Amino acid sequence: MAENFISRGFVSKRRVDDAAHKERIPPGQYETRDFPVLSAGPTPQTQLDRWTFSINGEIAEGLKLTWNEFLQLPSESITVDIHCVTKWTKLDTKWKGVAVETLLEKIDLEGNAEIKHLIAYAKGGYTTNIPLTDVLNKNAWVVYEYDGKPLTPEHGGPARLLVPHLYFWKSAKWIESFKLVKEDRPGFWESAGYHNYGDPWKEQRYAGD
Ligand SMILES: Nc1nc2c(c(=O)[nH]1)N[C@H]1C(S)=C(S)[C@@H](COP(=O)(O)O)O[C@H]1N2
Ligand SMILES: [Mo]
Repeated sequence: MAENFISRGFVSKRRVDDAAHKERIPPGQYETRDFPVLSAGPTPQTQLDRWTFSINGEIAEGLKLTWNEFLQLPSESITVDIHCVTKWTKLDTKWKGVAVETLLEKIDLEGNAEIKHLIAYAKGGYTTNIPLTDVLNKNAWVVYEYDGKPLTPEHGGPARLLVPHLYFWKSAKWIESFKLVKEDRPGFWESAGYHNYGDPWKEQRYAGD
């Protein structure tokens, strides 16, 4: 009797875990344990003493940080699931970086209430657009470590954007600047027929989805 009870409890707990795991894979995605590299162009190499990150756009005063200034900002360690539009999902990826919110605190956003969009600019010309409200509540980071090590160039090092709640093309590698603008403007993939917003849970892969 007791034995039966215990083994039944064990089986049902396992089933719950499997279901919880499956629930983390958005529709049309499959789980991978690799970390695929997807880049539309060559991988740029950047010397840290020449690296800068800027915030500019339709704002009175922007900012420009050196690598050392960037590293002095409060950082966070985060574990998140990432979803590429080519259908792979990778669970529990571990990063360290600065919340976009922390970076934007340095800008007078209240004095610029009409700013509604952030356009991420990467070295090499890649761009992607994100609504400002999507990056304000600890939903996005500029990360410089992956799995406890400096971010490698093929994955966007020295630093990349990480916006895990949207398809991974929004997470611009080799980030150089944010442009804050009033009117939305599609970035690299958004201009090429991909969805303007890209919510993996709504399967917003292409324009019109
Ligand atoms: N600068 C830049 N960022 C980019 C891309 C790119 O081509 N250039 N590709 C995007 C796409 S489509 C994906 S899926 C992810 C891939 O990141 P990974 O190569 O680290 O897996 O980066 C995104 N960020
Ligand atoms: Mo992608």
